[in-house]
Amino acid sequence: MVRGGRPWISRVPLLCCLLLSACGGGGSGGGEKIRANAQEAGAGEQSVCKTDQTAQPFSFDMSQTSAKGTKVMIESDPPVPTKDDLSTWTLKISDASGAPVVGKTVLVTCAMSHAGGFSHGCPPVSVREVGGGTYVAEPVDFNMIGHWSVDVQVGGEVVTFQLCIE
Ligand SMILES: [Cu+2]
Repeated sequence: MVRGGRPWISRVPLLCCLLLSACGGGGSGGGEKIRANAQEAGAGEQSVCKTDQTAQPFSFDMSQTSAKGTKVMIESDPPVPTKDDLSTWTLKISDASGAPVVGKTVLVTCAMSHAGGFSHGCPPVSVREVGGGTYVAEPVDFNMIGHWSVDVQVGGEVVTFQLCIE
């Protein structure tokens, strides 16, 4: 299980540092505030994406394929984006025969749905073609934690990814 594990592990040292500094930092109200923030961050980590059964975990070369066979592979930097990361996605796009898709207009859009029918997108993503079926999309900015539906439009086709951001 890649999902969830890596961000948690990477944050443990930070959490420990915050708690240590809270304890040893002179004992004023500031320390208590830092400790409370650290606990909040930890609680969010445990709940948001672990309960999201429909999201595809981030992984190297994660991909989806449209009904007509257009395949989009994503290499994300950072590999597991979190809220407000301005990630760079390298998209490798091929057609049903496996040939690289060149010269297409590629658009990346994302949407989050909330209870009550409200939905919203993320900031605009610019996409440039670098050749050989490779396109670079940036910045990919998920500005809320939770479930995102990401459409990669390739010419007239749409390849959709269901993702969860913490
Ligand atoms: Cu939202």
